[in-house]
Amino acid sequence: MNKTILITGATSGFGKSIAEKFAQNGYTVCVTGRRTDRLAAIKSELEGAYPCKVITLEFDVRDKVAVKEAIDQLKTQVDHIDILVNNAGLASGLSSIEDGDTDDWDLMIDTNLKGLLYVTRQVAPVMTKQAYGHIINIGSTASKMVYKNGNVYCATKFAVDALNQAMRVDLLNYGIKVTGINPGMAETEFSLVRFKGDEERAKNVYAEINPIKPEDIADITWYCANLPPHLCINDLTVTCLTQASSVYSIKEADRIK
Ligand code: NDP
Ligand code: 8X3
Repeated sequence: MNKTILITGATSGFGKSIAEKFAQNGYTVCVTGRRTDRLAAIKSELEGAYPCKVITLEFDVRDKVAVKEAIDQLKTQVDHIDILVNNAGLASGLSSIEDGDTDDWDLMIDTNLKGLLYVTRQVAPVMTKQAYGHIINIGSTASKMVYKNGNVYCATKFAVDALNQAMRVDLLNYGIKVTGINPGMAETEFSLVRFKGDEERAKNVYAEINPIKPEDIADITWYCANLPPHLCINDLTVTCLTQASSVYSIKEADRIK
């Protein structure tokens, strides 16, 4: 039976690479995001290159009506969903708590926490009905340890960690796997979004650390999704070799070789 993966936030970064990895391996890949032009380009690129079917769904994870409509539409196109990757997310700003922009806080909480919940609420019943499935939640090293000025972003990712544990408990009876993948610093559009389009500042974050690449997270996701049926990686934290935690990292050039 052809397998189906649904990936939120697949228009760039981790989500886009995960889509490519699973498309290469013959999955039906459902890619989602707000940028319609990118979704169309990804569909044409992946279907041109690999023996796969790509379904595009344009919606904002913060809009619970749109989320329900999109997943209802998906259900008319596929009769099962094997994997959900809850990946859509962002940081907005990097300010100390007394200076934070409350619009940034709303944006992060609505996207990273409530958006993940809205999507899960629509997909989990499909999986419980099937009595199989795998939910992969993209957390962060920021799910495990806070860092200066990361306050609300870290809080949303701590919440993802809590939900990862909670989903595993709630869905245990149905044989549904739940995996949290918690990456450290990775060069995607993440910092460009966090710093609101400041390319120089975004590039500097990764300039000297030899960061994680989106393809690395795609490979790790593939590994987690392909364990024997009786095994589930519950929680996986991965950093580049120059990063030890949310607060300790060194320059690649300073690594003793
Ligand atoms: P990118 O900015 O490259 O990708 C983010 C994706 O999320 C885009 O496809 C974007 O699509 C989507 N997205 C954002 N907001 C919404 C929304 N409201 N509705 C629907 N889709 C949305 O960043 P990454 O690939 O780095 O980020 C992916 C996940 O990984 C995030 O959850 C992030 O917190 C997490 N992460 C990132 C790390 C890093 O260092 N890069 C490290 C650890 C975790 P569109 O704009 O088209 O809607
Ligand atoms: C993204 C990685 O260190 O910027 O979650 O929080 S970090």
